[in-house]
Amino acid sequence: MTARSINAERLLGRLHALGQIGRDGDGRLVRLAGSDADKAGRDVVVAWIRAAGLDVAIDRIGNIFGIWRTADIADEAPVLLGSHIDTVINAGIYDGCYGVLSGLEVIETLKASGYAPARAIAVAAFTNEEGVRYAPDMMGSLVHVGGLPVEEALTTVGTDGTVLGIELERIGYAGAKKPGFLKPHAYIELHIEQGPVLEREGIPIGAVENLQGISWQRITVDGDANHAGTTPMSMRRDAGHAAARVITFLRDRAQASNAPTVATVGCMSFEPNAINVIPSRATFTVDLRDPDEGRLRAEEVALAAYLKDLAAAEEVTISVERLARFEPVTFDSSIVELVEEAARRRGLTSKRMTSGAGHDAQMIARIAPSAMIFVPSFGGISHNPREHTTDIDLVAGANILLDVVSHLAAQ
Ligand code: HGY
Ligand code: MN
Ligand code: MN
Ligand code: MN
Repeated sequence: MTARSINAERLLGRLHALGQIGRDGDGRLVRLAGSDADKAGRDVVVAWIRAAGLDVAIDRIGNIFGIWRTADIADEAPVLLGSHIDTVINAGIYDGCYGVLSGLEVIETLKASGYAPARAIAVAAFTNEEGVRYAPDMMGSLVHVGGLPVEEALTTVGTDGTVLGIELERIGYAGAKKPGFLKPHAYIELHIEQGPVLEREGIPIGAVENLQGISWQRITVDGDANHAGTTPMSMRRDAGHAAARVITFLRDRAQASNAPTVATVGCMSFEPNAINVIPSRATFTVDLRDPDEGRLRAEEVALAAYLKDLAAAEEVTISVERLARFEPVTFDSSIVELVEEAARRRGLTSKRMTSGAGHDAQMIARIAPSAMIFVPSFGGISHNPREHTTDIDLVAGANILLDVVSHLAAQ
């Protein structure tokens, strides 16, 4: 016996309540990993997990788990749901939070319905999925699967010079549990698409079958500071100009190719950053992604070759630091089929998709059969306060999650 529907009002109410937590002085939603705002969000979600009667476990990297174990559970390998509640800067309220709160909602609904699982069911809120303050992204789930030693992760220095481990201690989320203590039987993550496909095609459910590879680098260009007024153009070692050429190179190359490669320079800073001084240093980030590992590697090689030629042409020195590198991931086809079947049974259309964004599922797929469910994003907008998904689509996605979990936890 299982429940037919989640409690829409409770889920939507929590999404909007959590969406108000961690707003800065300008009203922007900013809950960066390890910050006071992150703590405020974590405290509320842990309170909801406890109120649902689940066991709460927090590991050393601050991953939060809410676990439903009924007394006669035979197998400790739970069905794991989850996502993240940390955000980017000036974020929307759905990215990550929708998956964590829907996971909790599904467990609460099943508990109340008298459903008797054959195994534990757990929901996770993974630390630092966004990687905005501390790289790499998906850090908490990467540590969970053994892809990054927890000691190394805890010593990560952030963009603001803080240290992740010290911040987690400070906000009270440096837990005692050994990372990886929970070995999932299966993992399913519900997430907004953050892209335009489902909305454009009028399809409410995405059955995500793979996720593209990600390459993050930080590039530093060193030239010479000099007077903006007296230095002839031919005598400049202009770090700013060299950096600008890299942005144009990446965009032109990605746009010219008919491959789905995407390239983004999201952060840039100049030194000394003065209107009348030729920049002596430019520091910026490069985010490259492609569903095909061979093409992604070729893009990295092409960029390295371009930087070498550019350094000679502009008489600057260029250094590169790797911040993150994740290969494309293929999800478990039997769980993808469960998503499609659940949609069919509810009279919903679904579409098999590749995820353009990184997600914790990308890491958990290394240790357990995993898949994702997408719901449409208004205008394909995300990492932006205009991020939006209709209540109907949000509830439909959570009900698909309910159906898939009911099936997975019955085995
Ligand atoms: O970058 C990403 O795709 C993820 O949101 N961290
Ligand atoms: Mn996300
Ligand atoms: Mn995100
Ligand atoms: Mn993500």
